[in-house]
Amino acid sequence: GLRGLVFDLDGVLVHTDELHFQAWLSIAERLGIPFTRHDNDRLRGVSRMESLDIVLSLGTFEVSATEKQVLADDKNRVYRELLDGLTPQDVTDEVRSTLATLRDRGLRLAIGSSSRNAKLILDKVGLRDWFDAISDGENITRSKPDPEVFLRAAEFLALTPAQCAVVEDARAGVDAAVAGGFTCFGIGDAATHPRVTWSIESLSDMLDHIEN
Ligand code: B16
Ligand code: MG
Repeated sequence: GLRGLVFDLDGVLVHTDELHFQAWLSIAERLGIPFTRHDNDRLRGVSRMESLDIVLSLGTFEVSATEKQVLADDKNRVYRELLDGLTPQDVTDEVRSTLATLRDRGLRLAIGSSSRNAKLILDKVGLRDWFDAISDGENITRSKPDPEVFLRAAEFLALTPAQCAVVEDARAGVDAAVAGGFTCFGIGDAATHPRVTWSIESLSDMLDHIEN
């Protein structure tokens, strides 16, 4: 049976996806590249550098490796300024009560996020203590759709992928979960992904699929 859950962070537990959008938009505007919320969906779960490549692909010019590093650093600076405004109020009661119920049901909880800012975000919103393990952008070499971040999370929980389910809002994240041998809840942009095990509209809906 199911013993653990691996939660994506951005777009599942906290709406930092909107802050990523604002930060990338500032970079895109500086470069004169059109960038919409729909374009931002392609960056979900994808690493910072790969996200920059996608933003640049919407424009028409080439950028050197040095300039790319500057742009990625600038984006992260803007993003971190926005993160500074996060408080525990940026996590809904539904998220907290869902995590509490899952723990009451005896499940181990982990984070599986591509972000290098994951621990900072968890601290800002007061969620860090809810998790038995954190696997994030600091302990991986390949980002989603590679399963590495989720495989490490399961390992940190001392469970196998077959004993865990992943919760994702990113299409790349669902692909990563499936590649790693996990079952997967899809929410938001990932809810319509054909490979999700359970499609959920709201986070607490996952409780309907987990033994009491
Ligand atoms: P950072 P997740 C991902 O987090 C975001 O969805 C993605 O948009 C971002 O580019 C990536 O983290 C890297 O984030 O620049 O903070 O290292 O959805 O996997 O929790
Ligand atoms: Mg996400």
